[in-house]
Amino acid sequence: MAGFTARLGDRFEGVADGLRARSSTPGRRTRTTVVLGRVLAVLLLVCFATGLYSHVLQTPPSWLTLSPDPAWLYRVTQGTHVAAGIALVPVLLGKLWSVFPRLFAWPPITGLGSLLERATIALLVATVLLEVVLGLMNVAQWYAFPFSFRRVHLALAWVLIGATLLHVAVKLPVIAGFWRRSPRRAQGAEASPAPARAPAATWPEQSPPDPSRPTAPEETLSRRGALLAVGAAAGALTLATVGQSFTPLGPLAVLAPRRPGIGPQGLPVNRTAAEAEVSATDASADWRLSLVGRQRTLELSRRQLETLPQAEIALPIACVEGWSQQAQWGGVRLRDLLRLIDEQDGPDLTLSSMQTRGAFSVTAMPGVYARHPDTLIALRLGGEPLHLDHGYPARVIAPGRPGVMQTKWLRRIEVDT
Ligand SMILES: Nc1nc2c(c(=O)[nH]1)N[C@H]1C(S)=C(S)[C@@H](COP(=O)(O)O)O[C@H]1N2
Ligand SMILES: [Mo]
Repeated sequence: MAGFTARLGDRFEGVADGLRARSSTPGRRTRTTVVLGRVLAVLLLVCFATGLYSHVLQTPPSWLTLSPDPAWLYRVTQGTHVAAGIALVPVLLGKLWSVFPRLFAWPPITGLGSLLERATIALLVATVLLEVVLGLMNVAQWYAFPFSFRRVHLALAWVLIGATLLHVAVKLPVIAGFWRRSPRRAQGAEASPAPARAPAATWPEQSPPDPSRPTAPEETLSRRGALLAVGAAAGALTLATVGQSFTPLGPLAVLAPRRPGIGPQGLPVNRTAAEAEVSATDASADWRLSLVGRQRTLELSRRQLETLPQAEIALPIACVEGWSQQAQWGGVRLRDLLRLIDEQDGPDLTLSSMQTRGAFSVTAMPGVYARHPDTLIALRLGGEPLHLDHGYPARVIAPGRPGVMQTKWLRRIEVDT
């Protein structure tokens, strides 16, 4: 058995040596890894902060009331979330590439330090890959996963932040080694057998500096080449998608699933009436909007809604999946409707759709949105009656809310008791 393991070890070492030899291009230097690591850390933090904001907007804790204003804020934070998540794909791949040979170091574990390092890296790589793939699947509307995307994406985000902190802690000696040197000295140090390198910076599996390696200018060039390639890929991906939320670049957004201006009434649709199993008969003349208050209830037809005082307001749809667009909505202010059932103080509400299945059919609306003067029960989009796919006969549109809460095909507005 011991002989077999030894042979297996020799075998593996041979393969690993081969891989290392073929992949020991100068771009794969610790400095490349550190630079990409910093960029990755910034992008991950941006995703984490904007993601938490999106989560809190969708599930506000009782002790926290977020303002609906400015109405464009969620467009910016969620557009940034998705853009940063897309841009980090090449950075992540570049960083994995830069450390790839070390994954084949033999023996894989040389002591407690390396065990800890390997374990945190395994956790980190697994979570970051899963998190990014899930996010991209969601952006592409490929809901192949059998679980709640939001809950799993959030849970993984916490694991990811924890694993990143652990990883940084374990790698602190290496990182500190690079911070202690000025950039100019760092370049020199990499060319020579690096006496300035902090002792702790050399992990057992990092091969010691090889004096036969190419000279400094070439090394700098290929490191620059590696970073340039990653930067170019990130830039290209960003340009080809960011127009989904940043309208001026809309025409470039060839890789985005939704593009501004494309859809019925010039606005993309996230889920059509057919997909939501809402039919034109549901939205026929028999349709009534039920208003259920604490004292009174009321049923209003679309015609009756049209005879109430109307408002025209420009508000964005900002989808959690990254696309967003400003649009002109017309309809009745929600707070005016609530006054009709003697609800003056802008209470918390539950909104229900004619759509019966799925998580989007019922939405909780906190009082801050219910009493906001810009919150509409929209009947029109761009001056025309709502298209069925945009929620005809009536939908809600409120400032600063994730698109998923802008319930279409409304049927009931109920004051929470
Ligand atoms: N009833 C219902 N309302 C809904 C949805 C849905 O699937 N069902 N999708 C939501 C999502 S995710 C978004 S982004 C917006 C998009 O509105 P639009 O399709 O009119 O552009 O509607 C929201 N309202
Ligand atoms: Mo959405």
